[in-house]
Amino acid sequence: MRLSRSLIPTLKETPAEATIASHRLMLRAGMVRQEAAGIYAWLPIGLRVLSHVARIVRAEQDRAGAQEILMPTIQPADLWRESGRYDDYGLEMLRIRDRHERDLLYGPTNEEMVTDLFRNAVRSYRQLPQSVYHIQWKFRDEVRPRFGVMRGREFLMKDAYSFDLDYAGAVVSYRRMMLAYMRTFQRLGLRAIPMVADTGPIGGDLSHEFIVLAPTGESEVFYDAAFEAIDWTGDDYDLFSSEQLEQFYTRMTGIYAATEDKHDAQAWARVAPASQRQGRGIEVGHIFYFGEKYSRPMGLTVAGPDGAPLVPHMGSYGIGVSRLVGALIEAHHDEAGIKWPDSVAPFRAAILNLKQGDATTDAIAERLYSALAPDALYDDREERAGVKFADADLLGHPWQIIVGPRGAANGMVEVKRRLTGERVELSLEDALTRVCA
Ligand code: 5CA
Repeated sequence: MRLSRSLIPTLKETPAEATIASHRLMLRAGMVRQEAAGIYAWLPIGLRVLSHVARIVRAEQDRAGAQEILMPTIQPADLWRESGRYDDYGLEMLRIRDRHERDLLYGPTNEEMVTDLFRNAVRSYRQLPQSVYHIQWKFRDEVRPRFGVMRGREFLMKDAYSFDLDYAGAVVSYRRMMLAYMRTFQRLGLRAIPMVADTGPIGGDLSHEFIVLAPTGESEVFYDAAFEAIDWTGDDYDLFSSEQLEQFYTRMTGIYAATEDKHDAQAWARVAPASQRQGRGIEVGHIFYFGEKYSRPMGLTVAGPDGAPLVPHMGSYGIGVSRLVGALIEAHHDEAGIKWPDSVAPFRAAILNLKQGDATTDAIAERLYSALAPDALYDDREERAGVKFADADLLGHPWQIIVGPRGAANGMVEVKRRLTGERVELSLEDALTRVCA
């Protein structure tokens, strides 16, 4: 992308309404613009990150055997009357009436709709277990939308749903999803810690939240530092072996971690003082086992081996995809701006032409751009070097390739790694090799 013709409205001033780093930086980097309280338009830089987050979430869901579907944002109220949640959900639900006076709603989650899908499509125990997921916009009319995309009213969620024949099967599905989550967050460049959680309006009796540590987080958390040492992408737990999933789960739940409301002083005292960690965190995911809570009232059954009907046991598994963009910035920034992990960066590199209009720098910058596009942002604006440096640091590309007139005369450019601030002078070819490695 050429910066001179891009919709990247960066801001020099900090917008007054933004109180936390990620909100401030997302507005300053021109990633999003607020359209109404808690409702955002995603501009090119923001959308690229959002898509990269979704791509990693999707890859790990697919690997765990969940099937991708896409359910609508608008749902009939009648489905929610069947589960009893239409009245219970309260003011957080955005209720809509169509021209035929039929009650609709903008979905805050999809348990009812997915139960209805399975009720109409699955007949026999031989078709289970199965799980499905989608990545779709949700609406919750939060009392206090704040912190930008972290607590929005409209937000993007990955929600998955599992259907098993019995409790034992549902537990395996739950553990598999938990392992998929640990890998997902690590691939995103985040350390997330699972904590036993309340189930809230989703219901059920087994639930974990996944918390990313950040000083601005809404929950106070206590955990054992042992969590920080585990490499979930390098492990070889088999997602489809119930024995290995059990080992994984035992290991995971054997390490102390709790949010404030679940904190257990006695168990905490057993954690070695040097390993005790306390901080604030952001909830980026939440998983639930809730058994027959929806399948039974909504009449989802399958014929069992002896022909008698069985009521499937369900679980649901959410990841806040748009919230993760904010959480990533909370975890990776400095005073100058964002420091994207490679896996989610909007562009791998920015090319900064320090003398736009100069035949030599233009030629080198164009050559770099054609070698790196579409994964590079070419700053071809007629701006001062200082402005280009500041914007590149703000936008947080992992690499900057700086093309100045002096180096260019000798075929040299400077390569800067945003993460470390380290700069080296390299030939064009070496610069490309370094950035693409
Ligand atoms: N049906 C279940 C799981 S599919 C569910 O809705 N779970 S949830 O309520 O915990 O939401 C899942 C995730 O969505 C949360 O962990 C959080 O990361 C994200 N989320 C929830 N509310 C918001 C919000 N207002 N703004 C941004 N993200 C949110």
